[in-house]
Amino acid sequence: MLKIKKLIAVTLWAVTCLLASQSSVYAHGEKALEPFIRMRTIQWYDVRWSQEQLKINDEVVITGKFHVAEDWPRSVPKPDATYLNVSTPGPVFIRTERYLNGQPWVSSTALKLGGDYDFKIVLKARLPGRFHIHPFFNLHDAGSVMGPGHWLEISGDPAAFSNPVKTLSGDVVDMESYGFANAVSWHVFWMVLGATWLLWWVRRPLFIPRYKMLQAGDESALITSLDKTIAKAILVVVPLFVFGAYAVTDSQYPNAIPLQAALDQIEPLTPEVNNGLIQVKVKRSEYHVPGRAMVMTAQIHNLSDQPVRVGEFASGNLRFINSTVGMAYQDHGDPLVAQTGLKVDSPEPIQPGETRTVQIEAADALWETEQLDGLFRDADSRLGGLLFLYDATGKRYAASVATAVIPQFN
Ligand SMILES: [Cu+2]
Repeated sequence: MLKIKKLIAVTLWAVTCLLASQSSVYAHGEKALEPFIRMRTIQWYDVRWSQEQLKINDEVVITGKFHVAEDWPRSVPKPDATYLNVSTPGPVFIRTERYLNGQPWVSSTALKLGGDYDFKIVLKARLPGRFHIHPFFNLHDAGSVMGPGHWLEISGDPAAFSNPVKTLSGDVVDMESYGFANAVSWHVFWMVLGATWLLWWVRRPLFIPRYKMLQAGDESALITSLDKTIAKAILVVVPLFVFGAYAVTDSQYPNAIPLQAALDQIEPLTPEVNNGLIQVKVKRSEYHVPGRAMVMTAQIHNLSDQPVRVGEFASGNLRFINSTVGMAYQDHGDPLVAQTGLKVDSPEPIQPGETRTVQIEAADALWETEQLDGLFRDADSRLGGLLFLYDATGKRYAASVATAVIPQFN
């Protein structure tokens, strides 16, 4: 008795703890994915939302870029079939348009390692509420890689939502209600048929009485001739009914095309990352556990005609900013941006033609809170990210860096 009481008490306590921690738990798995996948597969940058406050039927445009890491992890299948989607809690938006490198993008596509891509997604608000949404990549056989998230607020009456679509034959249909009655009646039809047939048998004595009759050699009484007649009728009528309905549908919609399953063929952009003008070679990377700092020793070779400075390091959706370098875009409200997180040991601009070895330190508690510091417990503890350099005119150069990481525990 005492044991049961104790068990109940422990269970209640566990449930209470779980509920108490709920307030801070709203993630959709963005922190759960192994750090080497978040840092070394799809490297997102310049992701922007056109607005944050929407009414039902309003559109929000997500634009952004991503670099497909050259140093793709060995254990992750290559991105031969990928699909860019948006993670939302349920059907709160509908996606009306999607583009990759300016091309309309309907199906999945293969991505090239080392390639840069530019995307645009148009969403239309469907249900009211406040939602954290992310662009994310579905990688075939590998899973999903989340892009940076953003809070969007939708207000208004959900009944006002409409989704008119013009079909190839010129009809305008509202996707919210189109075919709904038909889908419901087919579901009800099959459920009623199935349930009736089940009840037909369930209403009679079940397992044990039947087993007893079987043991007594009375099995011929178990299935009546009426049962057999009904079974034969179902066997004939149901396929006939299905074929009949198919023929009716086919004559009603003679010009139907199947769902498309081919891959879209889209080439990467002319490279912005690794365009050859700035060459970065990371010679050594150490992660300082107590200081939550990634220290990279990098050799930077400036082949451009302007002096450049290191302005940002981005990895796994975190952005470490060098606040001494003026930048075109900074999202001050973004919790994944360390506004003063990046320091370079020699701050003077790297002159055209110069090769300099610098120490770059990306330090912030974000390494820990976003659980990227689990990196050195992986069998594949390599760092991947994008280093952004700026010249005096504000022009940006990006370089993809990849290096093994050595942890420093004290
Ligand atoms: Cu989120």
